[in-house]
Amino acid sequence: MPILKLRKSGILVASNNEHKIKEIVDLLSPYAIPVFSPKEMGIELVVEETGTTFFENAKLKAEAYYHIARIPTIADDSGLEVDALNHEPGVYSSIYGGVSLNQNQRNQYLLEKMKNVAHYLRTARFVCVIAFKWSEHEPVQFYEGITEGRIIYQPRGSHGFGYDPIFEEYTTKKTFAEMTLEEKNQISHRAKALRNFLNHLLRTS
Ligand code: ITT
Repeated sequence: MPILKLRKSGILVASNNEHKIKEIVDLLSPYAIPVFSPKEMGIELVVEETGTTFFENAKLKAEAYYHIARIPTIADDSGLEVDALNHEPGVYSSIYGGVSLNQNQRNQYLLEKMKNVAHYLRTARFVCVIAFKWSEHEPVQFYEGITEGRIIYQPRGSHGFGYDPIFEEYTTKKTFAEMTLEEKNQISHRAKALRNFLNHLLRTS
């Protein structure tokens, strides 16, 4: 009964990104699973993301935090893939353009690279891979979510984080930053990956 077990143990969200944690807490809230952040468990850890895929980095984070916390752990590795930039920034989304840039500068850096790219070639997607580590001897399980959209010319909206203001979601034509948390959590890459995870849990319960 995986979901019942999780209701007892709780689950650690292996992330230092407060925005991601908030979205994940909201998405898990209907399931009565206690959700902990590293801060709430007194864990201070920065995992070196040496992988070249979302899967590898999500696995690195899930395993590293699991070995400290010893409770079921999920990690999220995610990013933006822009077709006209050969799928950049991808796994390097959090440091694109240099570690010293703030997010606003990072968005401007990306927009500058896209300034001569025509509307119909500005397709992009957010990708999220959730890695789940149940216990010591069970291998990490993966769940993926993808949301399609395009890069706009000027940032729009003030909600969310990261590249949200420059990514217009395909079906709603709103940027993620123009959506409330609840709206973004209906259709985001993270929501889809977590839904896959929850469906798997419910199917095996
Ligand atoms: P943790 O590794 O501690 O979870 P992080 O922010 O470094 O936090 P990643 O390595 O997965 O996480 O990098 C993801 C980056 O991709 C993130 O910093 C944003 O720039 C971008 N990103 C991912 N999901 C996003 C979303 O929903 N909205 C906007 N940007 C997002």
